[in-house]
Amino acid sequence: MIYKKILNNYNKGKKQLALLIDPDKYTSAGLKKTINDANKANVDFILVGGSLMFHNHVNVISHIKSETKIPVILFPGSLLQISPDADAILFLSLISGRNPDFLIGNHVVAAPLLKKSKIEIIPTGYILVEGGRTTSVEYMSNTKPIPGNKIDIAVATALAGEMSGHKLIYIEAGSGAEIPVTSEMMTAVKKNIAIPLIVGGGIRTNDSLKKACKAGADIIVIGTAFETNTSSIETFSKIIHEF
Ligand code: 1GP
Repeated sequence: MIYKKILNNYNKGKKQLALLIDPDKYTSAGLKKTINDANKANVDFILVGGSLMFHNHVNVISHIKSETKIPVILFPGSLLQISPDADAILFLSLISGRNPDFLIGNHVVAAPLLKKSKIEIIPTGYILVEGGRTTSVEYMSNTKPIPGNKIDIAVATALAGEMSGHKLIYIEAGSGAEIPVTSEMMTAVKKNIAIPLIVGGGIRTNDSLKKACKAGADIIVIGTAFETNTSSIETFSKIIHEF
């Protein structure tokens, strides 16, 4: 059970690294190398998802599964990205937004299919925060991110997410964000919830990674930084696992 593993590490205060693979951003050779480096670096999870689908995500997931024992978790940008080959799905509700499709509509469409599959469902409150420029998720979801300085709104949103029964809170500035979620916001959210906190979006440097660990992120998601430099997988993994 993947959520059990997350909780176990969370209860022990162990930080976890998730590598985000957007199939549209990789060549097949690049993907192979990245998975290989992730295996060597003991990455905890591989998330698969993206805003668009120039490539067939379902094929990519079975390919990833054949190359690694790292649990593969769907982080779907759309219903078309759901694959029964994954180990789990972040069943995301975009709770920072007010678009009913991303709060419940897509969930209703996906639920019967997910029920038939063996995929572990992990209900996740997903909070998008302004990250310096319009990100794909903001544009594609047609939702407004929480302003970066509105810590109280982020805290209230995370609390509402936890109270609604989500098992994880994922707060992020969007893939490729210029500015990651601030330490102040992460710390405030972390202090107010009693479920694991995932943080991502725009974390590219050792310093910003350390900041996120210090501010209370339990799982850190890195996508863009590894697309250009797979050797940082090992460095980032060390920072997280030795924190
Ligand atoms: C996006 O949080 C993830 O949903 C990762 O963001 O690509 O900026 O690392 P980056």
